[in-house]
Order: sequence, then structure tokens, then C-alpha cells
Amino acid sequence: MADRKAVVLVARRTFDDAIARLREHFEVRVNDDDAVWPQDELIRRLQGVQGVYITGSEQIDATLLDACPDLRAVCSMAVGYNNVDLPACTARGVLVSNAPDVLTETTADFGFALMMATARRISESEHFLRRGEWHKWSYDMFAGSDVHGSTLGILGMGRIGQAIARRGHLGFGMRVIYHNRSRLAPALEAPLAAQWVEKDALLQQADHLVIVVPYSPASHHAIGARELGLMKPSATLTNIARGGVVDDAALAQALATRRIAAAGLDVFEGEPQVHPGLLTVPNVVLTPHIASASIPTRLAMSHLAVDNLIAALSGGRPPTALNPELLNRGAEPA
Ligand code: 8YV
Repeated sequence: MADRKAVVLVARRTFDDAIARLREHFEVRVNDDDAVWPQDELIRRLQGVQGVYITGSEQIDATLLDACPDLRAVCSMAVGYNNVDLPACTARGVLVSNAPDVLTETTADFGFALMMATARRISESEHFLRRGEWHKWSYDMFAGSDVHGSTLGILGMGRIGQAIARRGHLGFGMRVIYHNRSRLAPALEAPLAAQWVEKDALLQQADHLVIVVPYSPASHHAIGARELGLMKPSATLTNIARGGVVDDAALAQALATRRIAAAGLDVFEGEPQVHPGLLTVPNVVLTPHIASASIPTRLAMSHLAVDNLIAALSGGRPPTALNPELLNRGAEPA
């Protein structure tokens, strides 16, 4: 019997070029409607499928894996992979990849922009103008806080955190403090003039807190009422990491009572739902999870997922595998 092509499911719509590359190697099924499939529908679509292209939206858990025994590769166009049960995949020999690096600078640009928009009250003042309420100038109209020369606090100092720190230090003369499970090597800290501090000190000292820590059970509600209570009343908080790292209900309360000055949020608990308390307070800038959304970067993310799928299903070395130990296992003599 002639070799049958492996079957790949593209679980959400993506760039035509990326799909065309997959079609050169595989039988490809595409979610043309771009529907977010319920779990049972995703499982149904994965029957007889060897490789799946996913985004941050699909949940790949043990139940799904057990119901989809043909699956050999799960390749995501996202860097964050909290939606994938990596140990469960590894235990079943399913290769997993994410999309690091290609989005670092674009995401850092956005995080910085969101922090600046928050500090300088850009959304709030635009809404005021659009409502036709701008009748005269006044000395304190939408006066916010300075970014240049202030203290930038970063929670989670991975690649994106470091890229934000670089912008703050080199471009805006900010003092950079950070908290991370592990300290950066001195060679990485030095060019950023970045100083590791305890988490509470970070919260107490930051003028602008930017959250870039990956979501995991350990980072769930890393920022809640107690942490917000430690922050300066003049401080801002920007979250470009994941919903769930911040307790959105506690944040809405802190914004309503001006416990902190303002927040910039690109990610939300239970998104695309947004906590109603965040929709009614004026001192928050809200964006729909678009930090990596520049055309070149989304293309690069998409192509990286395709590179991984092609390698994973063709006996190659996926460039950004999260469980590369599976590859070595395959090389062992039978
Ligand atoms: C993506 C992200 O837009 O890469 C990530 O982890 O959060 C975003 O860059 C999204 O998750 C892609 O599915």
C-alpha cells in the first residue's frame, strides 16, 4: 500500500501561506469558519489526525489525548502553553511545540505602549473627547504620571520582560527592578541596570508594574487584593501575560476606589469575557489580547508552528519543541 500522507488539523484560521506549506506535506483540514470549537467538537475533528496546529485557545488535556490516539504532534503558534497539559502529552509520546522568540520584540513594544497609554490616560481622554465633553483646556485635565525617569517594576523576567526592561532603561531612563523565580545572570542584568527584588518590594517601589509572568497554578492570582494594597496609590499596573495571573475582581475594586491609579489590560480571566467591574471604571485601558498582533510577527508565529509540524511528522527536529526528550527516545534502537 502506498504511504498515506499524515493528516493535520489547523484548529483556527491562519495565513494562507502557512496552510499552503502544510499542504505540501500533509492532508490538511482547516477550520475555515474560525469557530472556537467546544471540546467534544475538537475531539471529533481530531479523529484520524496526527498533527494539530493550535493557538492559545484550544485546551489539550489528558481527556482529549486519550480520546485522540492518533495524535503525535501538537504545535502552537503561541508562546504561552498553559492550555496544553505538557506532562500528559509527554507521557503519551505526543510532541508539543510553542512559538518563542519571534514575538518578543513586538509584544514588548505593545506592553510598553499599553503602560504609556495607562500612565498618560490616553483611552480615558479619547473617550471624553469622543463624547463631546471637551469644551476648554484646564491645568490638570487628564494629568497622569510620568514614564521617563520613573521606576519600572517587572514581574516575570523572561525574554519579553527583558525586552521591556531594555526599552525602559535605554529609551526612558527608568530605574528597572524585577521579581522572578530566579535571578538573571549578571551579564543579562548589567545592560538593563536591572535589580532583582522580593515580590513585595517590587509592588511597593514600582511606579509602573508590568506583568509578564507565564500562567500556571503557581502564578494564579499572583496579584490580588493584598498585593494591590502594597502598591503606591499613584502606580499603574499593566498585564500582558495571561488572565488569571491577576485577580480581575480585586483589580476592578482597586481601580474603582483609586487604590491604584490605573491599569492597562490585554488579557483577562475567562476571556473573551471581561469582568463587568473593569468595563465601567474609567481608569483602565482595555485591549483584546493583541500584544503580539503585528502582521509580520503573527506570520512568523504561524510559520514557526508549521516548521514544527513538518519536522515533528517527518522525523526531523522541531525547532522549538517543549518536550524534546521524545525525539531522543525515537532515536533509540527498537
Ligand atoms: C497570542 C499569546 O496572540 O503567544 C502567546 O502566548 O498570548 C499571544 O501572542 C495568542 O495566544 C495566540 O494564540
